[in-house]
Amino acid sequence: MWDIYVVEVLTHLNRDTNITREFKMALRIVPITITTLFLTAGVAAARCPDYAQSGSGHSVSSESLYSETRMSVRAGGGVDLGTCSEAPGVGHVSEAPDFTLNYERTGSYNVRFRSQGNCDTVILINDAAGNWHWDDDTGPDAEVTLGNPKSGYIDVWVGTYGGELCNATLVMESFDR
Ligand SMILES: [Ca+2]
Repeated sequence: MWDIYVVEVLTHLNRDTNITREFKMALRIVPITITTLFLTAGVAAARCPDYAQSGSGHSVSSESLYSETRMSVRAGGGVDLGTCSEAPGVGHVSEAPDFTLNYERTGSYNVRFRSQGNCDTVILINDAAGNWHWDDDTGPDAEVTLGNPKSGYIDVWVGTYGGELCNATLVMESFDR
């Protein structure tokens, strides 16, 4: 596309005797430089949340979460979700999960995660099936409900919408389906 564009421009400019040879040479270099910039940006992969790392570990079950469970967390981090194509949503999270829950399904329950902080928080979850879930503004601040999640590791990030760090609480509770 750039080659066609440049040929058209050069053809047009050739009618203008005031255009110098140097200027025309410079025009040939522009698309090459732009192409190089795009290639460089493509090689530099954006950082993403990494569920292969572990967060604070807790063993929970459908039954234990029938009682509301609250955990303090420092929300936010250095990973900008907006630049990561592997995970959904927007906001800023740490690279490692804040929590890695070893979840045991002991019945047919939905599990609700809510975050509430001193700033605008978001929730990012990678469930035991490897599916991502994200929310910003459901409930008081952010809320994700997993429908009858399977047993295994559930990674939870509490992030911040604006990029600052703030103190927050993660609230977990299970409900009969
Ligand atoms: Ca929010």
